[in-house]
Amino acid sequence: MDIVLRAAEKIKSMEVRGAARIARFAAETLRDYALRIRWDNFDDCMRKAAEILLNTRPTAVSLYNAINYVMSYSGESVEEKRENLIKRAEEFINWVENAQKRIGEIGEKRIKDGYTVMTHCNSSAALSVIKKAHKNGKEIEVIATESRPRWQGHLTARQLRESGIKVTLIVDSAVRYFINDVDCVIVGADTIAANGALINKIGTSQIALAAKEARVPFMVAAETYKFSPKTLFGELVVIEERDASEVAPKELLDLGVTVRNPAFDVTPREYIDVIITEIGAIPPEMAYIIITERLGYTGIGEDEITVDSRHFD
Ligand code: RUB
Repeated sequence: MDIVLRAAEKIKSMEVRGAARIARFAAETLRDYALRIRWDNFDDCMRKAAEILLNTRPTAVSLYNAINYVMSYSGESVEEKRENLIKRAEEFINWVENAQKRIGEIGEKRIKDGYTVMTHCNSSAALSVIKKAHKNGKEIEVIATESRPRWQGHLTARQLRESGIKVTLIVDSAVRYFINDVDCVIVGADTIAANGALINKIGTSQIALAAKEARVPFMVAAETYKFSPKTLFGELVVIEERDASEVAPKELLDLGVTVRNPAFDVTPREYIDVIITEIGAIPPEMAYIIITERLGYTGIGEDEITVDSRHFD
């Protein structure tokens, strides 16, 4: 179980972070753990491991979808089960890789030569779009927010520079100041609810508000495993609140200052122009269809949401 506990710690501490990476890492961990189980109680061991991984960070539904996908294994004997679980984990990992590439290809069409693009936090899906546009010869610039308190914007700025893309780093509160210099905004997603709302890094909804006011298109890059079956029946997405020490020094905390540190916020669908998924660019209103028809969640009216065992490439 060590391998699972270590992986869980890496997700909690954000050594492994970002919705896509977390999901992929969970699938890899379940696969690697399955290879080590030498006892008959394969199902119990796997269930326990899945539970530990699921309880690391609450907001990104990609983690839930990854675990659910891998854990829908079947088989009679332990060997059959193991084999099927490993196959499903590999399928999920391929899904992550292929989806990101496809999103880049589909999304880059929305970015024109000469565009200045604003992004927030550090989203591999959003960066895939930006990098693909650059690779296709478009001269673009990016304005990247710092994304306090964990500074994921620094990762974004570094990754863009390493790809040869011009990037300007701004503080989060300067978004409205710069929004009129921007041709479009593109961000990633931790979760997309059945009603089309986007849950992403704290501050995303403020950017969407500024973009709407300035009539700047607001785009989301999201693989279909970021859509939340749990929200089909109105379940609210849990917003992770992280430790106060990420925001304030001890001296302030010792004075009794209360700190709130939500890591994510909710952008209503009215603020979103388009969601770029690996199966096409869709309006946020199509989220329900993605969950039921693409992800195959069919449990309407049942206590438990069930997933059929369709496979993805
Ligand atoms: C990361 C974050 C990213 C999404 C999408 O938050 O909000 O925008 O996860 O990223 P944290 P990706 O750093 O707290 O995990 O497109 O890579 O899945």
